[in-house]
Formats: sequence, structure tokens, C-alpha cells
Amino acid sequence: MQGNARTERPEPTGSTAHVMAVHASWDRLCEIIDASESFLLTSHLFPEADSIGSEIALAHHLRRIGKKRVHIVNHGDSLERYPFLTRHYPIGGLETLGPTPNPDLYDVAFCLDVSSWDYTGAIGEWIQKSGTDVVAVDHHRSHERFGVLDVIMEEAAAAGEVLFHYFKATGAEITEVMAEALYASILFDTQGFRLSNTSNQTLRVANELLDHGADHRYISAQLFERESWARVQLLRLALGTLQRECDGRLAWLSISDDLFRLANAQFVDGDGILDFLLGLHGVEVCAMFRQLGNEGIKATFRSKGRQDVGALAEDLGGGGRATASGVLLKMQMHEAIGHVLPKTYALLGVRESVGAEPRVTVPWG
Ligand SMILES: [Mn+2]
Repeated sequence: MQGNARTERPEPTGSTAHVMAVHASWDRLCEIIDASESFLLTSHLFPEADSIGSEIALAHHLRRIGKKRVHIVNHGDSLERYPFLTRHYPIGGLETLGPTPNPDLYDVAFCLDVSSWDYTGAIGEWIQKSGTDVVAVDHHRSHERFGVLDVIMEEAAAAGEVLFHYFKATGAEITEVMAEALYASILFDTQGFRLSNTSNQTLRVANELLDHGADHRYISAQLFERESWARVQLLRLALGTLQRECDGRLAWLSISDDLFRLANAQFVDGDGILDFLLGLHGVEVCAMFRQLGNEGIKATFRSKGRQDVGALAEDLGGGGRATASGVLLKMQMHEAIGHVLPKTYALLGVRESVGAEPRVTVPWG
């Protein structure tokens, strides 16, 4: 059993004020963990590898330092996509918590990799109504600061990278399972160290995680080479709606409920399509409009780095990072597209769409 004692401290980068703020956060986080016995860990809707990797790594750490009650609870299914991570720790749904918010069930609720209550679903509602103290650990610039402590490192590539710095700062042992989970977080959120959130520091952290037993080739294969047939069918149908505008600098597509049905796929199966579009030569920004049942349209954005799609999403009422962002619009598909596209043209510095490809008519378009 390992204590939570602080040992050597690597210096965070950035301004003096930022360094001091980060140090203060580690101290405060350490105090909160020391003073608590029961923990609820959650993340955003449709949790992906950064969410789950962060949850698994933190749950393992808390168990190793002797905490008895540590529950990971997510809204929606998180078990199918990353069995190599989820085999290491049970992940429950709302049924774990029970229907009535109970302030006595947990001392602390960790909200990992999520910038707003809007993206926490039923679990977030339960936490808010229960009045449980919240600690947020995140790397999104637009974080709404809803915790008794918010540890937000915007320079970190992933929530998993933030947790790594915490473990290092407090001298916690990083086990092989934790290293694998954190490496998966970072590898996923940088899409294989390709996105502009990949800093020197990120690569140094990744290197240390390899030293702690993470296997780069294995984790890469688990994250990027396990596409389901339904996901590839959805990609095929979604590409039928692909539009190229602004002289090829903007690419966008839309996925209606019909397409999800045709592909026998779910909303979450559309994740990753934008990263594929970003591979197009000449494209600087891409957008995807996905119908989320009756909730509305989820618009997501990617940028190669010149344009700040985080600011675009914030302007629309959502959030994210400069290179990856999103917003849920309570609109019909055509309204959402009409609302968002002019703003993407403006982001690219053009007044209106120019050089649009003639739209290909497809039966489901
Ligand atoms: Mn993340």
C-alpha cells in the first residue's frame, strides 16, 4: 500500500503564476483525496479513450492508496469500444447510483475530461442533485469551473496527461495498468501524436509512460485498428453527403438518423469520421453534423491548427479546444447546417462559400 505523500516536484511549464496555480492545485487535490474515503468517477457522454483511460488510471491510484469505495459510473455504454481498458476496472451506469440522488453515497465526485454539466448526462444530474463535492480534472479551455476544485491544464493534450502530472507531483507509483490507461488517453486525444495539442511535454510524458510499461504498438492497434463493420458502413454512407467548400479548405458532412439506421450504427460510431476528413489535402477545417435523436444536432469541428474551432464552438454555445470542438444545437438538421456554415466561412476569412463542389445527389442525402 502506498501513501499519498508528496516527494520531488517536476516544474510545470508556463508563467510563474500558472506554475504556482498548478502547484497549489496538486496540494489541494492531495488534501481532498487524503480526507475522503469514497469516490465517484465520471466523464462526458459517449466516453472515449481519454475519458475511460483517465477514469481507470485514477481509480487504480485511489485503490492503491487504500481507498475502499471507488466507482466509475458513466452515462451510456462505455464497455464495448475499449475492452483492453475496461477489463481493468468495472464501469457501471446510472443503476450503480440508484434513482434518488444521495449526498451520503460518496465524499467526492471526480468529473474527468468534461468541461460542462451539459455533457455529463444523467450522471451529472445525479451528482448535482446529490450535492456531492465535485473535483474537475480537465484540459478543455472552455471549462466552466464547477468544482470545489478545478484542475484545468489547457496545455495538456489529454485529461490523462493532467493526471500523470498529479501522480508525478505526489510521488505516486504509476503501475503498468495506469501507464497503459494514461498512454491510451494521450494517444487518442492527439490521434496518434498528430494533432497540434501534441507538445514536447506531451511526448516526454508519453515517453515516461512507455518506461512504466505502456506498449505503444499494442495500444495503437487497440485504439485505431478495431473499427466495427457498422462504423465503416456509417463512414461509407456519411461520405455520400460530403461537401467541399471555400476552395477545398472546408469539408463537411451530415449524418441523419436515417443513416445511422441504414448502417445499423449508433451516434458514437460517427466519432473519428472528422479525423478522417482532416486527412484531405487542402482542408483546413472540417465539420460534421450528427443527429442525436430528439436532442438536436451535434456539430463537431476539427482544425489543422490555423483556425481556432474552439472559439467557433464557444461562439455557438459549445466548447472544446482550438483544434477539436463541438456544440449541441437544438435545431433540425437543415437549420443547424444553415446556422453554422456561415460562421465556418467567416472563420476561414471568406464572406460566403466559394468554390463549392456541385452537390452529389445520393438517395439518403
Ligand atoms: Mn480529452
